[in-house]
Amino acid sequence: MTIKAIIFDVDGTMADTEDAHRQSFNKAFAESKLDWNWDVALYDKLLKVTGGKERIKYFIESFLPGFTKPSDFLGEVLVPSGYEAFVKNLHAVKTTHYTAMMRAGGVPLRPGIKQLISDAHKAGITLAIATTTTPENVGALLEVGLGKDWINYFSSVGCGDIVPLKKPAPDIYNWVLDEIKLPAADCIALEDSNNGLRSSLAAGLKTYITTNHYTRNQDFTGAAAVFEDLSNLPAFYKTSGLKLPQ
Ligand code: XBP
Ligand code: MG
Repeated sequence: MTIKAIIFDVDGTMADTEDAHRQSFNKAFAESKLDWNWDVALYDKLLKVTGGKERIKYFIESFLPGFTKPSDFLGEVLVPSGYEAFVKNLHAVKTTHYTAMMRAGGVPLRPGIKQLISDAHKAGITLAIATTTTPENVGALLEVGLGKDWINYFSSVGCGDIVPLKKPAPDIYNWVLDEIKLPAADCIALEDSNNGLRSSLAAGLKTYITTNHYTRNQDFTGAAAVFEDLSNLPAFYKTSGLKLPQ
C-alpha cells in the first residue's frame, strides 16, 4: 500500500488538549454562575460522549437528576431561550476560554507531530484533519503549533457540526475522504481514542493510535498499531510503511 494521505484527529492526537477543554468548561460554568465542576475523574467518564455540546447534555441528563431544563417551548412556540440555546450559549462561552488558552500557548503539539507533518508535506503526501471540535479551536491550537499559515499544510479540515453525527460515527472521516477525493484504502488515520478509532475504522481507514492519560486504558481492537506517542518517528514510519525522508 502506498500511503497517499494522512488524516489527523486533533484532541488527544495532535495535542494533549482534553484537560484544557475541561478547564474551559469549568470557566464557562463559573462565568454562567453554575455550581458545576468537572474534575479529572468525572471528565474521564464524560469523554465517553464526543462533542462539547453533547457532553454538557450528557452531564445534565446523567449526573444532574434535579436540574430543571429551560423549556424549549412556550405553549406551541419554540423559545430562543430554551434548553438547546442554553447548551449552545454555554458551549460558546467555553470555546472563548479554550481559544484564549490555546493562543496563550497553553498546549504544545505532541512529540513527533510537527516533524511528521513537515516530512509528509515535503514528500507530497496529502494531509487532512477530521475532528469533533470546532474550527476556532483547531485554528487557535495550530496557529501556535504550526504557525499562522498552518492551513497550507492541509487539503481538508473537517470539524465538529459540519456533519450530522459525531464520532464514533464515520461521518467526519467520510466527509474528509470526499473532499480529498481519495479512497480510504490509500489513506491512514491517526487517532487517540476508542470513539475515534471506531469512526475511522467505520470509514474503512487503517488507523494508528497514540494514547494519552485519558485513553491509554481504552479498547483499541482493530488498530493497525498503538504507540505511546510519535517521539520515535522512524519506528512509526517503519510500522506504517510511510516512505518519508528523515
Ligand atoms: C474530541 C472531542 C471534542 C472535545 C471538545 O475531539 O470529543 O468534543 O473534547 O471540543 P477529537 P468541543 O475528535 O478531535 O478527538 O467542545 O469543541 O466539542
Ligand atoms: Mg481525539
